[in-house]
Amino acid sequence: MAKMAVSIVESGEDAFRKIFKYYKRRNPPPDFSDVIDFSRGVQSHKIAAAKLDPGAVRDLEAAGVGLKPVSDWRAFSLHGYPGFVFISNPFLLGSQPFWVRQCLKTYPQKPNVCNLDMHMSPSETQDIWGKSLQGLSRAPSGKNEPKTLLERLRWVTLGYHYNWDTKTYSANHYTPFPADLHQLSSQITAACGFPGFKAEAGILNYYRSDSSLGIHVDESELDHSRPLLSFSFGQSAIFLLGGTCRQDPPTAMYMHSGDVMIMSGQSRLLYHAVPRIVPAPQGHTSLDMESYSPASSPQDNTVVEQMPEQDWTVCSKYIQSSRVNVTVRQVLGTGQSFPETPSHPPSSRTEDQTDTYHDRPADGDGVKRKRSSSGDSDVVKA
Ligand SMILES: O=C(O)CCC(=O)C(=O)O
Ligand SMILES: [Mn+2]
Repeated sequence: MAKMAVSIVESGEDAFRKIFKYYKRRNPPPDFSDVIDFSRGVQSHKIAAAKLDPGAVRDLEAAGVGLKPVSDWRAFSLHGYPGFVFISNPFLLGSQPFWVRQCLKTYPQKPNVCNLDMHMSPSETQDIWGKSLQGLSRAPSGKNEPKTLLERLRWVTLGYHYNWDTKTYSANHYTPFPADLHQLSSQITAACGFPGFKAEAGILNYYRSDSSLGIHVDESELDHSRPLLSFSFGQSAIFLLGGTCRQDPPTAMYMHSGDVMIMSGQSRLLYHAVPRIVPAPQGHTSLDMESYSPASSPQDNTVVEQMPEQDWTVCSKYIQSSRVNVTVRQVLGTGQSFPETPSHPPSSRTEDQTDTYHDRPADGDGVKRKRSSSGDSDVVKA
């Protein structure tokens, strides 16, 4: 816990909110010196090397999704947070661009759901990438150009689509979860001691340099014994990990591009938030594609592949000022199913009936934030 931040908290108050506001503050800027940076290794007594199971994933399988051999991963645990694992960028050099492109070009495509669907027709949001290309490759004119759809993208949901209103998933709003992201997630969870993980729901959050994500707990999944995974790409974030109540002061840590977090066991239901996006430090933007070559003996399960240079030009420009976070969740336990919901008639929802979905509610953390009907406001978690 940041000494600086903890000293401003008085007993009995909402310590999380106070520290959230501290790190969000622009003027004067906060003191970042106590923010844990796992990329520096075990730099404090609060951090220990986490034990992984290198036998759970074959090196070739790992390479197929762009990961280093598990034996080369730098994984950490945090004192006081059992079940929390932080893996400092386990991606092979040059493989992140593939995942960034999936987040910007592939996953926002139908049938996945995004914030723009809340106030635009399916045909208008059909080709977010294609419709944004011209605007994104244009040189700045100095004029106030309208934002491209990609620049207005705030969230995408995959698999069981999260309903921000009811804070639930349901059997009748499901589209197939991307196979490549399932493969990536199941390898990481297997290495962390959770074989058989099923990636059933995903939330992608797109952050600009001034975005934040409110204080919340991810408890809508029906089986909390399964881990929750989080991937970060692009600019860095300050991530706050708290306790089971708002009075528990959170621990601040950096999430850099390529970093992966696993929240499981007692850490699965902890309060957390992203108060601030910070520029990626030198050395953490290793998103260059030159050194990437697909697995030397390509296998059927190789998902990471080279991409056209034009795609990378757009992606790299986007992430120079933005961060993308992907969380992957297993919603149902083995043999579990959704409870009956008599108030919602089954299978009546179609893509043009998205009115029960809207931009994230603004009451997530009690911190006031600007809202706009266009969905261009802060990333806000329910
Ligand atoms: O952006 C992050 O690092 C956190 C995202 C998150 O907590 C969520 O989507 O539930
Ligand atoms: Mn969360």
